[in-house]
Amino acid sequence: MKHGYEFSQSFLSAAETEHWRQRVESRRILFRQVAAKAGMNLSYSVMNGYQIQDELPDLFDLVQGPLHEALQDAAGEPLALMRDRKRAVRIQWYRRRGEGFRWHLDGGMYSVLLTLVNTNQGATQMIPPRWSRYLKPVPYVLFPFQGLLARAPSTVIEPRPGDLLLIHGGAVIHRGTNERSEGERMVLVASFDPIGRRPTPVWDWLARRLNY
Ligand SMILES: O=C(O)CCC(=O)C(=O)O
Ligand SMILES: [Fe+2]
Repeated sequence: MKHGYEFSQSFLSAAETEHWRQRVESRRILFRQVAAKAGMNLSYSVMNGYQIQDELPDLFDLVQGPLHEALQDAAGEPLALMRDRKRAVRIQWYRRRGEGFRWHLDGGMYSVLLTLVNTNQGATQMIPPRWSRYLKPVPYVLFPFQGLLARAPSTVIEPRPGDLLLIHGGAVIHRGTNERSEGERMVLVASFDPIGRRPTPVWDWLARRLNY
């Protein structure tokens, strides 16, 4: 992953994407709203990894099969789902302008983002590895630097349904934005680590406090 990410357009066909969107819609009652906390994160709705494993096992298989394989190819090393199964796989649903993710690094080293819906001009914005490197030791402590980071050089990917973004999210600072008040964006996200990566207990604890 030379620039810290790979973008695979039409990874799924329109029909396949629509199939998965409908599967997720059938369980929409499971989504929970995550509140914004003290400027540290933005609001969004989420279905967590336990729920996906129990209620959408076929979607969980898509993660463990084709998505895992695509990410592993791009990373060039063997990967396994992040240890924390509640956060390892999730579906994020952004339904209002301003929902999304502030600049951050992921708890898992690599992630896949499969877009199921994007009618609000939602995008993932990434700061190239050579810049991100300087801020690497402060994963969840980036929130005071949001204004500064917004001025760093960045790449914006505005995916369409069926597109797959593979990201070295533990090394590349990124955020999720949703520009329009009309429309919505729904993404399936799964995070993986190189096999044998040492546990990061402090980071995991912080992530659980800040997320859901
Ligand atoms: O929604 C996005 O574009 C980014 C989401 C993200 O970075 C995350 O879930 O860690
Ligand atoms: Fe992320």
